[in-house]
Amino acid sequence: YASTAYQAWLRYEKLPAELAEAYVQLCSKIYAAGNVAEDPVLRSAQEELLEGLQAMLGQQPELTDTAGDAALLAGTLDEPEIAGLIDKDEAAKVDEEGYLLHTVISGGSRKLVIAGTTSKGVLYGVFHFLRILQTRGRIDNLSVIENPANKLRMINHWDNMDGSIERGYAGESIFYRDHAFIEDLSRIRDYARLMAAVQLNAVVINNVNVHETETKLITKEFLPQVARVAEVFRAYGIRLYLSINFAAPIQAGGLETADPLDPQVRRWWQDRAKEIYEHVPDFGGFLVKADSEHRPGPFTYGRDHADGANMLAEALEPYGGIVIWRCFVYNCMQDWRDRSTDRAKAAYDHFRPLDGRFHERVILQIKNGPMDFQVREPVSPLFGGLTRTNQMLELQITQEYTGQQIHLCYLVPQWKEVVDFDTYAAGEGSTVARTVSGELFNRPLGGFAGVANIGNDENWTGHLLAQANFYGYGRLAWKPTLTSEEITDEWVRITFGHDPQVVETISRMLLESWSIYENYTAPLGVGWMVNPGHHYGPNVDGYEYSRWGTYHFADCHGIGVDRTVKTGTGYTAQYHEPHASRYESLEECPDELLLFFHHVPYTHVLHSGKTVIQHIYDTHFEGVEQAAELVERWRSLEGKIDAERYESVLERLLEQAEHAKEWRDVINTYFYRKSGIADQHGRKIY
Ligand code: GCW
Repeated sequence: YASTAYQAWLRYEKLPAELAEAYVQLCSKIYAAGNVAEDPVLRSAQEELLEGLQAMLGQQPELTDTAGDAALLAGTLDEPEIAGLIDKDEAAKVDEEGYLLHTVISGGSRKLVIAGTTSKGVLYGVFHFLRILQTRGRIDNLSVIENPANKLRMINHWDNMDGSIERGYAGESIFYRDHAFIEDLSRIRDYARLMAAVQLNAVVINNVNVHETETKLITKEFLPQVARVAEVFRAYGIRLYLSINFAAPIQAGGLETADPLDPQVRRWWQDRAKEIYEHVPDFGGFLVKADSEHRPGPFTYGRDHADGANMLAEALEPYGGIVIWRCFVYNCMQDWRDRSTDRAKAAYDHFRPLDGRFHERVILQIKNGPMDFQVREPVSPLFGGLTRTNQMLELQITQEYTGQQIHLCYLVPQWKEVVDFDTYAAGEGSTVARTVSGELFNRPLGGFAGVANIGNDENWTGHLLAQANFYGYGRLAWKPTLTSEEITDEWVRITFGHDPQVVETISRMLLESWSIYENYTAPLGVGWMVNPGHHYGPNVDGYEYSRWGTYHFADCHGIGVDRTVKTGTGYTAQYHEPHASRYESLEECPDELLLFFHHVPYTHVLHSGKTVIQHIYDTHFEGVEQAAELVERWRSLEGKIDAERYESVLERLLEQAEHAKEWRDVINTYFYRKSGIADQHGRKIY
């Protein structure tokens, strides 16, 4: 696996000689403070630093035992050789996981210091430093201090122990095969490096839908194996978590109930916790999908989510573990004829009444939107609905509804809209970013969770350009104030080099891809219209008469879901002002969300000046042209990108361009037949 695609953002391309020369003076002699031999995180930092520098500068840096001889010093801030070079006030600004990169003058010579409060900070500092070289920044006058915005920066794997991945589009699991752990952990180590490079610090290694074998991950049968994997991640500052089955006391413990208030059940979980921590002393905790899509939960026993989550939190508390409880709870057995139930309202309705009842060590994990990772949704109103509960934002890096890593759909711009969304929960400036970081309501815990898009494909993500989604997710979780453009530019340079045409072309392809995908798929925020089950490809009525609560209500007059208070489901009332009124109002509702909030005739005129039906036709014709242009834009880079990566991306773009036509024709034909209204431009509709 030495290929460029495999190395992803750790490929450390050799720098041109002039540049290497400029860097080499500060990089050739290194002093690594602290007990590197016994601290696995410091060891990872040192290895990475040496490997990265050697590869980029083309010469082996020298490690020296004498701090005074070194030009580059790395270590924790409490090491005397480091402390001596750094101003105390500056050092005090560095948090537990933070770091500083400072260029200082000492004894008449220039030195560069990479320092953290903890070893993890040193590791992150090293990765940041290497990133500066990868992006060809200057290092002779560095004065960087970085602290994470979020305590938890987590990846959720939906991997099953049979090796499959739920909603995985890049091969099989890197953790399991045939109901067992994969023996060789080297790929997991490479993955941990990729995670640490973007400063992610937590990983859940099994699917939230916990099946039979996985239920036993928290028992003796598998804990020794879990411990091996945890050790690999630990060396990169990443804590391991497990998804649990709420009915495990019955299914793995032989009890007759899983009632969270039953003393025997409570004892069973306490015993599990004790055993887990004997194997994994820094175990992170549990992720729980309960009473959701047929998963067991406290409802069976007449208890609520707080009873369930708190019971688990109390079991983990003595060891420092936490419980992450998902809010993806709704009625998945709805009758499509029932117009009073609105799935979008469910999370808020379930969890808002419980605000303040959760244990300090419970975090509620909330999907970005109220439905399910559609190409366009409003932001979940639950973020503005909780003030006395730890919260976490769940994003889907894997492209379940956004082209399944065959289509290019770079999601960072979408995520930016989410994190920047102002809930107004505590007046202006109450953004989702500040809510989930814990800052807004002074909560002890919080952060980001992203559903992984990686598998055992050689290039990790199937579509090579989908690596950018993983990279961007990590960067945003660390620093949500970064712009999409900054993240994109960084990733493209690191991945494809610095040729201006390459950087410009790929950056623009990425940044425009979400809107292109939206153009030829479900219009104006209405969502779905996919084939049931696997969710790939167009099927306008695929979910229209199903139990899942995901309807568009198109008929010969109009389309959309009336979620207003006045005439609809009343969902808009879950928002604070000014959103509640803005979404409620047909005049003020933003075009891109119109059909999420309102049922309108096809002739309704949008802010854009077009009717809804003409908008549908235009965007679908345009989306197909744009998808074809993506191919041409990529082709313009032939010869500037190694053949292997060039061909693999080209293949996917061609498939996307073809499949976009299928979307266009299915959607346009459907609405032409429903509405009977012709395209103003007389284009071909079937
Ligand atoms: O998006 C839906 C997916 C399910 C998933 C579920 C969830 C893991 O279609 O595959 O289950 O959401 O988030 O729990």
